[in-house]
Amino acid sequence: MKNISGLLDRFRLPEGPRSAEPFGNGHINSTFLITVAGVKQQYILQRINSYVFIRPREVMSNMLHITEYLRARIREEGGDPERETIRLIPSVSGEAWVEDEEGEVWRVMLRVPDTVSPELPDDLGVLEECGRAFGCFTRRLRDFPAASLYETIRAFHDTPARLRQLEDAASADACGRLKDVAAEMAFAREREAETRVLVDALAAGRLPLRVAHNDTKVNNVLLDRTTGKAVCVVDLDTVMPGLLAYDFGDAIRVGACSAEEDEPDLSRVHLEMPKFRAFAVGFLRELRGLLSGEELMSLEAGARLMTLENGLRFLADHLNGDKYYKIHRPGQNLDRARVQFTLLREMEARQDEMRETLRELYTNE
Ligand code: GN1
Ligand code: MG
Repeated sequence: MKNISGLLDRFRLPEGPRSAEPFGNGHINSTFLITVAGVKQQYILQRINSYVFIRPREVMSNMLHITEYLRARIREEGGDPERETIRLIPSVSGEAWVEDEEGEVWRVMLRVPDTVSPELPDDLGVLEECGRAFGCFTRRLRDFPAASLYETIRAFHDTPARLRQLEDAASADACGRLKDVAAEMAFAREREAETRVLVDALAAGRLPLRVAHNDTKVNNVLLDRTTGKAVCVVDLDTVMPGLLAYDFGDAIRVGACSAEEDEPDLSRVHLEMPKFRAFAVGFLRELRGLLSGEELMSLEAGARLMTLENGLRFLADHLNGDKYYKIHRPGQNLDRARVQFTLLREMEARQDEMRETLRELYTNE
């Protein structure tokens, strides 16, 4: 393994023997929990995946600007800026990151004490808190100049482009896997027109460009270990200009699904409307008065499109030979894609119900 201790020496950390253990379930970056003997505060060390983030300096620049802005808003609201957003630990030379001898970028953050991150919550109160956390994130950033942020991954939630990338992967068929995924390819192609719904609405000026988190899996929320209340939103690597529908949709894709993202038994994969509702309650409460009718209804499209898009991406990565997402067993990306497509079918059948719920909550709350 990498010389972690040498890396840690390059950050302004307390003196003392340090230990590192792998941490979290992210598919992209490598993450370690750092403990310093005799020090209560723990730290998170992370290597930014350079295959995914080809300009890591842009990632860090966005992160610095966003967290600084958030700290000011949190202070105004009487919150605790050290707990409610991420604090980067500078390097010895005062930078926000260090580069190792292979050119890989590493950063260190404070671990927010006494928090847990939910993986697949069944508790509706937890989902409501996750909704509140992401809604609050959008609300606090509503006046931030979204267009000043770097697009750390170009066309990240451009669903038509994601379908084209899948077609490219299918044409190349680098691993000879295409023959086994005919049904999945057909499923994806049948939805070509649908992929354009959000990008078209944005281009036509019908939806506002906002600061979007863009990766709102519920495990990117930290909850207070004792009270269960949402404390902080983490994983700011994909914070970019985007749509509210991306954030709502991606959270629903994970939070309102009955099964793990890679569940091999598809009979266990369902859309759970009580979970959809609970997340929406928390989310919309934070955004009261800020949404047009069109933006509110776009959240339902977001749920479907983010589910479709992740399916397209997992399937493309399966065809490309699992280069983007970490896998822990063969076929895992295909299972991930199939879960998305199964969930999407249920969402399509329950479109009206989702829209009705959103309408009801936004008017009644
Ligand atoms: C990746 O890093 P992680 O696991 O939070 C991915 C998301 C996907 C998600 C699927 C930068 O997120 O876009 O929705 O996996 N992040 C990036 O689980 O591609
Ligand atoms: Mg992420």
